[in-house]
Amino acid sequence: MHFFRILPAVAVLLAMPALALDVSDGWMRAMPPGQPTAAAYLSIDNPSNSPVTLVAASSPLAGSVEIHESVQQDGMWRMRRLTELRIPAGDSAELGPGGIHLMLFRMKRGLSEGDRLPLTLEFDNGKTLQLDISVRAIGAASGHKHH
Ligand SMILES: [Cu+2]
Repeated sequence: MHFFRILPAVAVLLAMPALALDVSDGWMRAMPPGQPTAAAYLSIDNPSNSPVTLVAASSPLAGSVEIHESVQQDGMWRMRRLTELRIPAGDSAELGPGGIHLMLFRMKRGLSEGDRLPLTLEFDNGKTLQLDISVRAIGAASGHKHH
């Protein structure tokens, strides 16, 4: 049975390079105290040769965090919850206003411009990423591009 006993170790080694992810441009708008919800934006690059799926997110400052998508329906903007966000190999996911975003519920306090929001992203391979996203002015528009 020696052959089978080495399999778990091999699986761990194969899974490790799968989190070659590059998360950048994380931001959200400042929020006045008493506002219970907010949206956070970021881009996730997956330069690896296997797909990666974002399955959960959390923040110590929010009661819960969901992956949302804004969709226009009969002239009205609505948000629907996504159970996961798949990032194909060699592709990227751009989260931004009017599209996919992370919805923060039951915020424990307001955030001002210049604050940072700690955020944890959880992926289907069991890996997690800890980020600190920046808080911009209340009226801040879409994320900037450096390319
Ligand atoms: Cu939302």
